[in-house]
Amino acid sequence: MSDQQTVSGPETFDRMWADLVPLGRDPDSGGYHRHAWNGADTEVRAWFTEAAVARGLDVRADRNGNLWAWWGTPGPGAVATGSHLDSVPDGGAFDGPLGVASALAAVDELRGRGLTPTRPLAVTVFVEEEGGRFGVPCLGSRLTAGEISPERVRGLTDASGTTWAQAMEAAGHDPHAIGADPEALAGLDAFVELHVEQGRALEETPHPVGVASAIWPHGRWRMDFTGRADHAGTTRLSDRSDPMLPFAHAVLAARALAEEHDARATVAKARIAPNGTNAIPSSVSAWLDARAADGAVLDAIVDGVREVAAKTAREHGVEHAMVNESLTPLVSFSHGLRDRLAAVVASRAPDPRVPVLPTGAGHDAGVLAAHVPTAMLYVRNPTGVSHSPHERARPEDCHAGVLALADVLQDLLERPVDEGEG
Ligand code: HGY
Ligand code: MN
Ligand code: MN
Repeated sequence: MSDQQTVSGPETFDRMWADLVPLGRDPDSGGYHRHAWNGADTEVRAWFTEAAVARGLDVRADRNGNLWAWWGTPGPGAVATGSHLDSVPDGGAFDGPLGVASALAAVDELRGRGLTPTRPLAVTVFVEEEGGRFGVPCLGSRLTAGEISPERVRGLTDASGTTWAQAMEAAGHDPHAIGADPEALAGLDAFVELHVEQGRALEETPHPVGVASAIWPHGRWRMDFTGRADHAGTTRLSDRSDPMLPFAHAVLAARALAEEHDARATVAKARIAPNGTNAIPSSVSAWLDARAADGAVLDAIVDGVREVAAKTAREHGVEHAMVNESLTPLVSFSHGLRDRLAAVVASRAPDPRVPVLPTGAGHDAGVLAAHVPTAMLYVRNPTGVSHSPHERARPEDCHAGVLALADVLQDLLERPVDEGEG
């Protein structure tokens, strides 16, 4: 970084991306299993620390294990940008890491422009955004924002029964220190998250970069169906308590209700015990992921699934319980700030009508938005596919994202967010 005039964010992005992409990639699927505190997560966190230190940034882990790389001394009026490095099980390369690598590349770009910020800038990495290991999404940002209790987080378990506390401690962080960090958030003037688009809205436009308008209310519900194991060949149908049957009804109800309400409902994770071919299951646990443009519709979908699950469980002599594990209400990003970002992005855009898009995907930015003036940029995704090894963004669109983010950060560093914007 010595010859700063020659540094361009898009160039350094390419180099960082080449280093980051192989870390933890499954050789068979091409996907990633980067989850809080596991080996792949440790590798990508080390990659981040090394990349940030190489830029002369001061890297600190906060009490919740989130990473903050500071350009300038941490203090009031800071601008922060970043995302997460964890993935869903067998996730894609871009969801999360694109925002982190773009943030570091934007720092390079700003330095290359000769900018010396008079206010601090932080590049952040939030822990366990996907909930891929411990089930609850946005754990790092929720803890910092004080929106989940540290006791609950410490006790969350992964599929093998390891608790968050054990996993965090094994990774070298103190699980007793976790909790709300109002000071960290109070010091932020603005937070911006750049993210790969998880849909095809930008692909239908000439724009490589868009701005977020809102995040749909969404949540996760655990459904437990408890029946009785028995022989698949000898047990008369009328004598069974088969939990698979109400489970199947619940899955179909979720789909039908989502269609009826023009919303989303998905059951993608289930645990069947004992999971033998020739034994009626003793229990099924499954997770409903539901999202809608409006909270009342979301409630209607979840209530509808609960009703069908309860009714069909009764009919089959099965016990049923359903509990909410996470809930994110509607996030409407501040109009002032999003308009300001759209105006900045428009300066390099193919036309001034930069798309401003709602999404059904959750983000750390959505959690922070209740505490800090927050905005998001989206980078075009040619297929719209996400949460899959097939997730993509074109290199030239990633470069446009880096430049747009650098422009936005420069603008925010030069002029604080005013009351009407935040
Ligand atoms: O699942 C989500 O919407 C997010 O990517 N955590
Ligand atoms: Mn995601
Ligand atoms: Mn993400």
